[in-house]
Amino acid sequence: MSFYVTTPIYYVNAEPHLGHAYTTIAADVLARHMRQRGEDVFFLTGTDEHGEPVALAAEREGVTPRELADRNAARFQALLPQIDASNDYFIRTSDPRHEARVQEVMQRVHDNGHVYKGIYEGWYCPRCADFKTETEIAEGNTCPIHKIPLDREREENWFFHLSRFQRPLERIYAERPGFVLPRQRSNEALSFIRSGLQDLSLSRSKLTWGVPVPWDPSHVFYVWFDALLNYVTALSFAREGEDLSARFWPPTFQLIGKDILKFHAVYWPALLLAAGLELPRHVFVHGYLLMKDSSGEKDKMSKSLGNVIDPFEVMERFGTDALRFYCLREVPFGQDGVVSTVGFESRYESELANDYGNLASRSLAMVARYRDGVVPDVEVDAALVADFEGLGDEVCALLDRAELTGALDAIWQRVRRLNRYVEEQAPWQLAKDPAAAQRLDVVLRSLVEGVRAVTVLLHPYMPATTEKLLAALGRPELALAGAAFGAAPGGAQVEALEQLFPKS
Ligand code: ME8
Repeated sequence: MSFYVTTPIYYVNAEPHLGHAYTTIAADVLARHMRQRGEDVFFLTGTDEHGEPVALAAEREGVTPRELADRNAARFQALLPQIDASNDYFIRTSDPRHEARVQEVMQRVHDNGHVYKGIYEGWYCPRCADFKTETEIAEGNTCPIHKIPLDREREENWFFHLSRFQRPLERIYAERPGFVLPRQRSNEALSFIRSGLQDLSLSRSKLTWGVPVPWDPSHVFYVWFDALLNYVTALSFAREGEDLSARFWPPTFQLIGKDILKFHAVYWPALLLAAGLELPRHVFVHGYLLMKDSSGEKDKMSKSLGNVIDPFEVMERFGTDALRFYCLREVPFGQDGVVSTVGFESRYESELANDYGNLASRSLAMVARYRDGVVPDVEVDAALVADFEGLGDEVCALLDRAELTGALDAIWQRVRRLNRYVEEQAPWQLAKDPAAAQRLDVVLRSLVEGVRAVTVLLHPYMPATTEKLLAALGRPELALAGAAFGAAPGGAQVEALEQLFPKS
């Protein structure tokens, strides 16, 4: 089966911060997990380079939008190998191939009769590139997200007939409860739709940094139309000489933060209906990574508020896998949660270094010491079989709903179970008693097999560490079919391993 996963494309008006890395890491976990299941995967990420957010930032910095886009797109691209993202393509919306495809799709929307000329009058946030409705405006006509004054706009624009899609959207929400996940976000989107949809500006005449409207080149497309369509256009040119659309459209999972819910849960499906394209199977909306300020107030980590964690710095100290693990472990995926350096340190020490790293190195060291590095070829301990029963299916079922923290927790419960098993069985005591040799065989074999089973499942979360550990266990296979406890035979030659998560 094909599995197409996307992240938002990030604005190039500033450098990436941990919030951007977060969504990309989450998408990467799903992509890697699905590859382990043998699915045909395409994972897309990229940068959103047009519109006011970028044009205004360039003006502030005294460079052209293209210069700013080139500089920051390179930074977003550089982040990917560092966070070990296995994306199949990186799209930039300033790519002429994207621009041409946007024009084609929008021409179809026009020809299908969903576009007309009108006057827009209302409030606009140039940082969000969002026409705000009355309920979305904070006190003093300010933007509730960016906390800046909104612009009062009046201009002649091309309009998208969004209001016509109110009933079709309501029907989609009724028929497909999993279209937007989690449930709470679906309810929010539906109540926005039910409150009445107004037609939406589709073009801007004041701006030149964008994709020209083919039927009226004095306008460029409103950046969100150009941006949303990246998910469609990329498939047509990501592979030289090949169009992947038939193979991967529609997307299986589109991951977004809750700041862009309206665009993806309302405008996006309406646009696809207007263009005659199939809708994504799931849009998953995650929460915000929050930072506490000195007075204990929580706020969204964001470049405009200036309270960001630099993912490059964190990775330098703790390593990439620790960052990936921390983000998905600390903040239940789908909800808001506070992240902090102190939190990193504590999870690193207690869970990565102690629960997991120590378990792995102890297990390997005992096989080396007591059995010359060869895993005893005996049956696994029945006492552990029941604890691992169904774990692979449970993880798959959770990840089929993008419940990344839930799946990680299910795996971690088994990591903890293995730690208890070592303490209960005390192999170092068994080793002193020649009559307990058979029992020691079973315990060592079960420990190593348990470590292997959790490690295969943890691979999408911590790719480099798990590969290293599986190699040391002499069982490098990643396929999920082989993850079940007891699936790998005994008899492997193991190697000693330095600490996976050294303490500083
Ligand atoms: O909105 N916590 O781009 P953007 C969690 N270009 N996630 C966060 C975050 C935080 N504190 N800060 C950012 C745009 N994100 C548009 C999208 S898509 C067709 C166009 C993540 O650079 C999260 O995924 O403002 C959020 O939705 C996205 O970055 C916004 O990135």
